[in-house]
Amino acid sequence: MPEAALHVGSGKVRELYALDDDRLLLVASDRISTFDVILPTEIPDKGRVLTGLSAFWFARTRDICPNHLLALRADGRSTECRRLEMLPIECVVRGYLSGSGWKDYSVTGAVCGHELPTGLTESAQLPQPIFTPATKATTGHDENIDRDAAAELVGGDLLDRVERVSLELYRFAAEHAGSRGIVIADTKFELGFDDEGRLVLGDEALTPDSSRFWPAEEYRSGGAQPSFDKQYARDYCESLGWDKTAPGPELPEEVVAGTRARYVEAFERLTEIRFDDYLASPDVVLR
Ligand code: Q0N
Repeated sequence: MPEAALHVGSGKVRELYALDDDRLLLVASDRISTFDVILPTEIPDKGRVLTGLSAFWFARTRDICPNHLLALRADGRSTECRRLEMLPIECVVRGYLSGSGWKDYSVTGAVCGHELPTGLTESAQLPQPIFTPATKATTGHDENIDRDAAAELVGGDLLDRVERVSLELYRFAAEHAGSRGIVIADTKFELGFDDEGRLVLGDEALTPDSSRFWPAEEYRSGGAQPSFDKQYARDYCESLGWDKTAPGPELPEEVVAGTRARYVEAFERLTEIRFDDYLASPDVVLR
């Protein structure tokens, strides 16, 4: 627990604490969700992997968009952040047709107002990445919205800016990851304004929790793809015939170990830094 800090919010797997008027502490837990349910078993170091990966991307995308990162703490899972005024939309970019994008396309032929070519299959690569904003649901699922609905929430000019920045961040990361054997199928950014009116990237970015990571060597469009990180846990949960309602099942130690190894592998492939070196001094990802 952080020293003398007010808890200001929690996601399913991260917590936010106020450090002072200008700064927050974002702490990534080792909790894991499958099928939208948090499991009772943690994956050791998952929060450190995601924190290190996010910081790695923050350090390398500053020229595209400044970010909220002020400092990485020695525990490897806590980030001191600049406090922002967050936009009321989730900034999603999709390079491939999966999840709610695939669902919407198969019903309407479009995703968030982007009319797509006919005949695309599940997990198909799109002709070009698309910006598909969503509302921030306080309960349940985020809802995909079209350009007009998003402009209603943030204004048309800001929406144009947010779309350009989001697409540029995605293109940079997808290209980097692709050359290291990981497909970033889609990703979600959270943007906000700092006290000087700059548009700033917040939250955790370009991690397997905020994105779909697929192993490139197994990619084949025409159906659902295995998740780079969560596939062992999903397969195990499915093998039990679990009905996917809370509480989820405990994971056996071999599934925990296999899942942890996949997170560490994603970290090492993408950063080209040994995870042990990150644990010894987290700032290695910032250099
Ligand atoms: C904030 N959320 C999204 C983290 C994500 N830098 C910031 N300044 C002000 N507010 C936020 C941030 C950030 N990051 C982002 N909520 C507040 C959802 N949270 C859920 C908890 O974990």
